[in-house]
This record gives sequence, C-alpha cells and structure tokens, in this order.
Amino acid sequence: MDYKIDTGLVAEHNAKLQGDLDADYAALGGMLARRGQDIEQITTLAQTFAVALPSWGVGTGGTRFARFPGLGEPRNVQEKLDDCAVINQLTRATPAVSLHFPWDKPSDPSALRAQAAALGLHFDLVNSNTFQDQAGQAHTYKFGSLTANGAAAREQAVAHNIDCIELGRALGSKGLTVWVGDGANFPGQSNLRGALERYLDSMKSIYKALPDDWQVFIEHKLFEPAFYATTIADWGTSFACATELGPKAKCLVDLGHHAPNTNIEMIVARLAQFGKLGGFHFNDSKYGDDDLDSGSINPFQLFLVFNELADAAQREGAAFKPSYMLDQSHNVTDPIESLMSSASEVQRAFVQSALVNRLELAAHQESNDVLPAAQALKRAFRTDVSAILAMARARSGGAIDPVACYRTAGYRAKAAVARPAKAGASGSGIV
Ligand code: PSV
Ligand code: MN
Ligand code: MN
Repeated sequence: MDYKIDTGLVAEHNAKLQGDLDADYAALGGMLARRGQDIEQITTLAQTFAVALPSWGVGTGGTRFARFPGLGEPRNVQEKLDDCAVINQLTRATPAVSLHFPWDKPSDPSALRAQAAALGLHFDLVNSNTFQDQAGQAHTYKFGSLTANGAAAREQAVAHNIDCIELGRALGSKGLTVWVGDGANFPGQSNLRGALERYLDSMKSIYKALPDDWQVFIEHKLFEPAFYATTIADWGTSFACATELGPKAKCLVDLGHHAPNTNIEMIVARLAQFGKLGGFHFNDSKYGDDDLDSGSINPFQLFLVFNELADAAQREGAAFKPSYMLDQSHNVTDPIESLMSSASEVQRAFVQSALVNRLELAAHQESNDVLPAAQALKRAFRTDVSAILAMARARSGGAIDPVACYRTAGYRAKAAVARPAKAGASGSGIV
C-alpha cells in the first residue's frame, strides 16, 4: 500500500499511547461487562464502520462571503486522493471517496482508479453538478437545470448526469447523487407544480441510463440558493419522486438540509420503513446548511439518527445498507483534521447506538414506562466510547490519536512545499 505517512512513525505514536489506552479500555470493558455487554464484540463492530469522504471536503471551503485558502491545498483530484488516503490511513474508517463532477473530472479514469486502489481507496457514489455554470457550457442554469423552462438547459443537465454515470462506471462507483439548487426566489417566478413535473421528466431520463447494479439518490434541501421555493425541498418531495422513479431511486438525507429543530431521526425512521433510505451526508449545523464538522454542535441528534439505524438494521438484517458520507466545508480548520474528527464522531454515534439495550428499551416502551425508556438511550449516549474507537483504529492499523499523529508527521507542512498555492482551486464549498 502506498501509505502517505511513514508506518514506522504511526507505530511509534501508537507505542507511546498504548499503555494508557489499554488501561482505559480495561476500565471501560469492566463497566460494560457489568451491564452485560462485551467490549470485544463492540470493538469488532466498530472496526466494520466506514464513512465515505467528499473529495471537495479536503479543500478549504469557505462561505459565500469569503474563502481563506489553506496551505498545501490539493490542486487536483490526484492530490485530493492523496489527502483522503492520509485520513483513511490514520482513522481506518474512510476507505471510499465520493467525487463531484466536473470539479473532479479525471482525464484518465482508469489511471485514477489505479491510483485509488494503490492508496487503499475506492469510489463511493458520484455527484453531479448543475448548480453552477461551467466555462463554455451552451445553456445557463441561472433559472434552473433539471427543472428549467427551456428544454435545451434541461437536456444539457440530463446529459451531464448521464456523463457522470459513465465516468462513475469507469471508476467502479455504484451510484449517483443528484442535488439541484433549482427553485424560485419570488412567488410567481415559477409554477411550483410545473417545476416538479419537469424535474421528474428529467430524472426519468437519468434513471433510464442507470446500469442494473446502480442506484440514484435524490438529495433534498430546504432552501439555498433558492430562497422562496426549492423544488426538492423536503423528504416528502424526495420520497414521492423516488417512488415515482422506481426501485433504484432512493432518498439521501443531508443532516444540514432541514429547518432548525426538525426531527431528522424520525425522517430516517420513515424512509427506512418504506425502503427508500439511500444514504446520508453527515455534518452538523446550528442554523442552516452550515456544513460544520459532524458531532460538533448536536452529537445527541447524531446518536438518535444512529439509534434509528440500529433499529432498522435489527428489523431488516444485512439487506439494510444505507450509504454513509461526510459533507462538510472548512473555513477555519485544517480539512484533513476536521474530516478525521468527523469520521470518528460518526463512528462514535454508531458505537454508542450499539450500546442501547434494545430489549430493555422495547420493554419500557411496551409498558409505557417513559423515564427509563429515555434513560436507556441517555445511558448509551453518555458512555464515553473513546477507548473503543482508539482500540479499533489501532487494531486495524490506524493511529490511536489521528490528529496528534498527523501533526507529528508534518504532512501539511510538506504539502505546502510540494503544492504551491494555485489561484481558484476547484471544489468550492460555497454551496
Ligand atoms: C448542497 O448543499 C450539498 O449538500 C450537496 O450535497 C452538494 O453536492 C454539496 O453540498 C456540494 O458542496
Ligand atoms: Mn450534501
Ligand atoms: Mn449542503
């Protein structure tokens, strides 16, 4: 494997921390044993966890007001893969990368696929982009893409999605995520029902181009860039469209794409119940589509989402396999550090949800004993599973403390020398 950080350095880092970790792990194991839970089983489960990285997440995003480029930012998709490889080397939880076209369009897909394989990575779902005009494109998306009034713009947007499928196929991906910013800023600007009819027509053409073993995920978002009416604003619209399109179409839940206080875990439960939960974009937010690091604002919500996923997995078994991906944007942190931290926070919620005693919870629900039911969830959520996460990483070949190890390795400083700043680096995070 083409490891980006010297494996000897990782081993040295781990050797320094192993003693303390063993002590913390033994203490946690004893506490869990008293609850009738086997820490070894949970650690093995933690080692199975994987969340895909967004290629655009390894660059500095910014906001629509400003972008403050970071040192050593990747200048192309090959360098993005190198950064993703570091994140996976140290966390062992991020073996897949989700590409965004045309930001990451490779000139030679098979060479990119080979590079990924050499780095121990593969490609998750690919993402289309019809929310921006690209240099030289014939028809603008100013007034919409898949929903545009003009047939030429719509056809162009459909053709781009079909190109994404072809590219994704060459890269070994198995799905396409479609997020469109289409909508209206003024009442009267657009016929609300007509826009959705056009969206469905366009999506039907994209759906027809899907290979047999592919899926298409519809990503909803409440608002932005359309501030009055977004065509695919909510899970209900997403669900209706996915149902109309057919079994290969499912819904994707980006945690930041809902109104504040929305009960996202209930949306997850509904979509899982009706077989339409395709996957997630994990991030955190306080106000809107803030794209903050996972678990940085509302870790309890993240836990409750995983609690629903654990319930669905118990009901449906191995067939239940939603895709997990991070979708975040950085303005004030090192993107590699933030992505490592987010991957670990999502993994933490996954592990905490495995600590919920589901039999006990069901019994409290059955007898309408509300407080112990709530406490059963809180007990799992409050358990500090850091030692399980660190042990899972160490056993899988990663770093006990990924951020500390990354800093010791000086990867960013080396990247700053190898990658002098380039004006207008691709993959803006301003959407
Ligand atoms: C839109 O806000 C979104 O969440 C979609 O997933 C896009 O593809 C991504 O952000 C790009 O930044
Ligand atoms: Mn998203
Ligand atoms: Mn978003």
